[in-house]
Amino acid sequence: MPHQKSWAEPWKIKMVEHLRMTTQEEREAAIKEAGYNTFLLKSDDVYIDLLTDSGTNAMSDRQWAGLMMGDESYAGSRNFYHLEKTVQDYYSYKYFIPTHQGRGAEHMLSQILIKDGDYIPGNMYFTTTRLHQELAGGTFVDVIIDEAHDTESEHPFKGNVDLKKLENLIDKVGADKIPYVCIATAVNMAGGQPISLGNLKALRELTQKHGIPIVHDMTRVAENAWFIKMREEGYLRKSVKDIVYEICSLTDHATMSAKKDPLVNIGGFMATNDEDVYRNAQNMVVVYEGLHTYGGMAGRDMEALAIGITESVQDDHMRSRIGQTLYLGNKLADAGIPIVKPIGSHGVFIDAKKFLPHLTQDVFPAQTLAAEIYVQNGIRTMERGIISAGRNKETGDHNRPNLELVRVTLPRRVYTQAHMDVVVESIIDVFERRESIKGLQFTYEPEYLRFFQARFEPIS
Ligand code: PM9
Repeated sequence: MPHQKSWAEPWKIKMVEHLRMTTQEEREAAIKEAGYNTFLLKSDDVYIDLLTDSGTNAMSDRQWAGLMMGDESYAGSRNFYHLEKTVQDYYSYKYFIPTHQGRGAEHMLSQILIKDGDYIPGNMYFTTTRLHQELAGGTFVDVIIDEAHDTESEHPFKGNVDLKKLENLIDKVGADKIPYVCIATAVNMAGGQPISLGNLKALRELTQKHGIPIVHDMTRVAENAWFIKMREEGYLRKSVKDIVYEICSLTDHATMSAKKDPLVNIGGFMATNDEDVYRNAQNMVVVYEGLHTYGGMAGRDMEALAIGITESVQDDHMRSRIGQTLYLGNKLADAGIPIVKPIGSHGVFIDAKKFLPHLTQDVFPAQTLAAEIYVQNGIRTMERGIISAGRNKETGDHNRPNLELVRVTLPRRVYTQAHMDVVVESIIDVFERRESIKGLQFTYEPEYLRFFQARFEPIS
C-alpha cells in the first residue's frame, strides 16, 4: 500500500461514458411516469446513478482482455475451470456451481436444505434471500445484535450475531428445525455493516455443538474483510485476501452475487464443502440455470469474474473503495444529514425517519425521499425500508422495520470524488426543503419483492 495519508484510486480512467443532465420539469415528468419508484426510471433520465452497486461495476483492462478469451463451448469451457479454481483458491470452498446471479444460487440452496416448517436464523434479512427461504417453506428469524437496528449506534461490528438470540431459538424450536444459520458479510439491509471474525468463530463453535451448518451470503465478503482489517484486534497486518479466506473457511456453504464484490456486471455462484449438497445442486442447476459448466453465464463472463475476484481482494482496491464511501458519508454527516453510523461498505444509508420526521412509516418516508432526491438533481437512490420489507406471510400486514433508509449506493470504480460533491450538495438542497415534502401511497403492489415494481402517487 502506498505511504500516503489520503486514499486515491489505484487506477486511471481509459474510457468514459457521457452523462445526460435533465431539467427539473423533465425529472418531475419522469418520476411521475415511473410511479415514484426509482427502479422504474429509465437510466437515460438519470444523471448520477447510485441505485445499486449490483452489476454496475467498471471492469479493468485485464477483465476486458479476459472477455476476448471467452471459450463459448456449450460444455467444459476453459473459463469454467479457471473460475472454479479461483473460487477454491480465494474462497476455500471445495465445490462450485455457477449461476446467472445471486438469487439463482439462493433458490437452489434453499430448495435443497429447507423443509416445510423450518426456521432460518440470519444476521438480518435480505429481500431475495428471505423470499427464497419462504418459498421453500421456511421462516426467517432475525438474530442480529440489537445495535444493528439502531442507526445511531457506533458499534464497530453491527453485522454480528446475537448468540443468545440464536440459543433461545434453538431451545424453542430444536436444532432439527434449523437447517442452517444464514450469515451475510457486510450486511446490506443494516447499512453495509460487518460481522467480526471473533463473532463468526463463536458462532461456529455454537452451531457445531448443535450440528447446524452455516450458509455464507458472501456477496460483499471482501468489503467486510476490510473492516476486520481496520477494526478487529490482530488483523491490521493481514491482507484482505487472507481475511476473506479465513471468513469463508468458517462456513459450510455459500451463495454469491458476483455483481457486487467481484467487479463484474453479471454472474453468481453457489459453493459448498458438502458433496451431497453439491450433487443435489448439480441436478438442479441444469433445470433452472444452465449446464453445470456455465450456469447461465457466457464463457467470457466467467473469465471476467475469475479475474475480478483476484482484483477485489487487493488491499489498495478496497482502501479506495471504502475510502470513497467514507468520503461521501462524512460530508453528508458534517452537513447534518442523518445517516446510519458507522458508515458502511457499499453506500451511505440516510435515515428517512429522521430526515422526514413529520411523515409516518405508513406514507413511506424512504420511498418518498428517494423520489425527491431524484427530482432535485437527477441522482438515483433506493428505498430500503417498509416497502423493501414486504408483508408478513401470516398476517398480511406490512413488516415494519425499525430501519427506514434511503441507500445512496456506490458502484465500484465508476464515479469520482467530484460526483460525490454534487451528490452531497443535492441532498443538502432536499434537506433544506424537507418540511414541504409529503408522503406517497400505493397505486399498484406486486406480490413478490414489491419494491422493484410497485407504483405510487403523492398523498393528497
Ligand atoms: N443485492 C442490491 O442492490 C440487487 C438486487 S436487490 C435490490 O443490493 C445480497 C446481500 C444482495 C443481493 C442483491 C443478493 C441477490 C443476495 N444477497 O441480485 O440476484 O445484496 O445477483 O443477488 C442487490 P442478485
